[in-house]
Amino acid sequence: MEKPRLFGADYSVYVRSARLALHEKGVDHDLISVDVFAPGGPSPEHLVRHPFGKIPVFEHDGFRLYETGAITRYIDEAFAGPALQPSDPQHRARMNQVISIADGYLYPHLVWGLYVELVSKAEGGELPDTARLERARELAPVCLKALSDIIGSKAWFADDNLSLADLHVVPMIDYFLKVPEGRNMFAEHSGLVRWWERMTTRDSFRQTLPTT
Ligand SMILES: N[C@@H](CCC(=O)N[C@@H](CS)C(=O)NCC(=O)O)C(=O)O
Repeated sequence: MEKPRLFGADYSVYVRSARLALHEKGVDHDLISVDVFAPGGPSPEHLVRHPFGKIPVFEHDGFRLYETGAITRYIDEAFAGPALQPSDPQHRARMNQVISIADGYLYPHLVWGLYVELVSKAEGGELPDTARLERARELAPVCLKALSDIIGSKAWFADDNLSLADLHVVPMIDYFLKVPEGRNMFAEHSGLVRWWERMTTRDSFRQTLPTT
């Protein structure tokens, strides 16, 4: 049987969530490099795989899938290894809620609004978009409080065990913590700080660190 293939780049938070799930399940796979931010945009070949030109795309046994939430749930259900989704309906709903919070609020405000505006753009000698930055500064504390309220004194977001919720959130927080003001905001939430320490000691976290 062919190894599953993940198309994408290791700097992408969404690709990293899928890779984290593969690592946590112990699934051997190939990461096929696709850079959607290269000049000229996604290649026609990639647009066949993903009509919206994004990463990741996953392939397994002739089955092709895009959208990270679908990919990580599929990885959990199609492969052996520790369950990454709680079976209790309330814990599972909490996991799904956290994944939606990551997509709807963390990605636009913590990753794009703060990391990209303040760190990536500065590295490229670009000035931030002040309106976007201001909005992100307003919403970042809301994002952190929401996560902090959900995790409370638990070890993980959804349950007593690591779940896909943790794997969707962690790559976004990793970029957010590269922003000095992000680190200060994060430090105010002791539950999140303890969760971060727990996450960063996992092999999957270290094996999926972006190389660029
Ligand atoms: N809803 C998509 C989002 C994927 C996504 O936005 N990926 C980013 C990289 S982290 C991307 O491909 N961006 C390219 C672009 O927006 O042009 C998913 O869940 O997979």
